[in-house]
This record gives sequence, structure tokens and C-alpha cells, in this order.
Amino acid sequence: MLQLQRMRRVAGASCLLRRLSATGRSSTKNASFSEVLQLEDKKLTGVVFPLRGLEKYLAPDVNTASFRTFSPGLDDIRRAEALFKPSGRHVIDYFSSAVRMDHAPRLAQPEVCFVGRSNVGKSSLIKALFSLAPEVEVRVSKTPGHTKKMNFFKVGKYFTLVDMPGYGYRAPQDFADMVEAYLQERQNLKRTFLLVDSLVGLQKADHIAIEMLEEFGIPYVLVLTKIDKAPKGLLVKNVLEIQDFAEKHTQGCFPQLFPVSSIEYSGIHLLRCFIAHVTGNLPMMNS
Ligand SMILES: Nc1nc2c(ncn2[C@@H]2O[C@H](COP(=O)(O)OP(=O)(O)OP(=O)(O)O)[C@@H](O)[C@H]2O)c(=O)[nH]1
Ligand SMILES: [Mg+2]
Repeated sequence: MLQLQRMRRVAGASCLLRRLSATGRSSTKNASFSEVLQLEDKKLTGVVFPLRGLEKYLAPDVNTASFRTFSPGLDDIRRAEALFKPSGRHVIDYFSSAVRMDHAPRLAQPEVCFVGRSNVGKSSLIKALFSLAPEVEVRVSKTPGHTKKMNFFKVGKYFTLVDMPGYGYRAPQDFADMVEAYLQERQNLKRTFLLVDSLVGLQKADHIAIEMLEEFGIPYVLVLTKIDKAPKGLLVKNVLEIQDFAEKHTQGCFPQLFPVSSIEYSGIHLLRCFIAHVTGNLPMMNS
């Protein structure tokens, strides 16, 4: 509690400065952790730890242990955010694109990638993660099948994020070759984020992706997207169903789900922290 109060005081000042300098930009409310720390406790919990925010809607006998598998302290989250903010020598930028593995850039630094059905919100999620570096161009679209190449974004010398074309709808012909080959061959791949639409839960195409990741023996994480659009009851139902499925039928899946909204920034701060952690850039202090 004391830690939270102290962080809120410091955050208040920097938040004001940010607001003053942010004129003219599109809405980025809650994009920065200092802003989130200004929220009242319940709202703060909902934005930073969306799963915990759902606990009040659950029956008392529901086991929520896996809601806290990854449970960083607020200071860990603040330290992780620094990696997602560009500064003098720390450059965050688009690096290159590839349609085949032999075109993929040779990068030794740790990498994470984002896969999932077309239109599920992969590019939007990367855009939200990079909201503190608005000059980084990440293209999103209402039209499914928008991202047609593997797009590599370098976060300084620390790690790389890879935006993938979606599967399922009008996927590029060589999608299977491109993404499957990447997942199988990429040596520096530390974690794969499989995005699932929180409004509809696991679909046939998602099950195929899960089977593929299980077969390749690749560690992956399920991210539930667009939670701002899902009524709470539906969200709770889908969270519990997916969690139950992951527990009973998967080996490589991280037990905790990561619900996110790329519009409201719910879950984005926690995900930044998780990415910093799995890429070896954030030893935990308070977990
Ligand atoms: N309300 C809401 N809409 C979202 C969210 N994330 C993405 N969207 C919308 O969903 C649509 C698709 O988003 P993209 O990020 O382009 O999806 P994608 O998975 O990259 O799609 P492909 O590149 O075609 O595979 C866009 O209209 C986004 O504005 C979210 O968190 N909340
Ligand atoms: Mg895309």
C-alpha cells in the first residue's frame, strides 16, 4: 500500500507533464503506467490485472490460483515500461519484413511473436504495446487479412516483436510455409503469443494453431483480445472455459491467460512486464 501511495505521488507529476505535451495525438488514456496509478483502486486493478478484476463475478468455489501465476509488483511493471519507451540511445522501430524464412532478419536478440486468426487484433496489440513510441508505424485494419508479411520490430538491443499474418481468412497462400517455418526454425524465439477473440472464445482455427504449437513443443501464451467489447458475463465464461481447456489438454501453454484491450490498455501493462520477463530483461523483484 505504501509502495502504491509513493508511486502515485511521483506518477501524478509526470502524468501532468505528459498530458500537457500530448496535445494533438490520438487518445492514449491509460497508455502510460503513471496515468494508471492515478486511478482509484478497483479501476486500477481492472486495468492492470484484468483477471483479478473479474474475480467478483465468480462463484466462491472457483479456483483462481492460475489468475496469479505471473504476479509482478507495481514496481516491476514500472521498470518493464521503461523498455517500451524510446530514449536517446534506446531506439524502438520497425526493422524489416519477410515473406519467407530465408528473408527473415538475422537477429540474435530474444524474440517473441504474435499469431492468431485474421482480425483478432495482433497488429493492434503491438501498436498498444508501442503506444509510448507513437512514431513506430504498426498498421491495423478493419479488413481481415491485412498483415501479409512477418513484420519485425526491434526494441533497442533488448528484444524483437514479430507481427504475423493472420490465419483463417484470406490468409496469404504461403502462410503455412511462412509462419510454421518461422515457429519451427527460429532459434531466438522465446515465447509465442496466440491471440484469441474474447467474444467468441476458441474457434476451430485456434484449436489447429494450438495443436501445431503443441506438436512443435513451443512454449506459448493465450492472450484474449478486445475485452472492452465483451460483456462481463461472457468474458468470465470464456476465460473459465479456455483456462479449463488449457489445464486439461495442453502441455506448452502458460497456465495464466492474458486478457487485453488495445483500446483501453487493460492488460497491456502486465503484458509489457511479461514480455520483458520472458525475454530475460526483467528479473522479478516483487513477484
Ligand atoms: N474494440 C476493440 N477493437 C479492437 C481491439 N483490437 C483490435 N481491434 C479492432 O479489430 C480490427 C482488426 O485489428 P488488427 O489489429 O488489424 O487485427 P490483426 O489480427 O492484425 O489482423 P490481420 O493482420 O488481418 O491478421 C480493427 O478494426 C481493430 O481496430 C481491441 O482491443 N478492442
Ligand atoms: Mg495485422
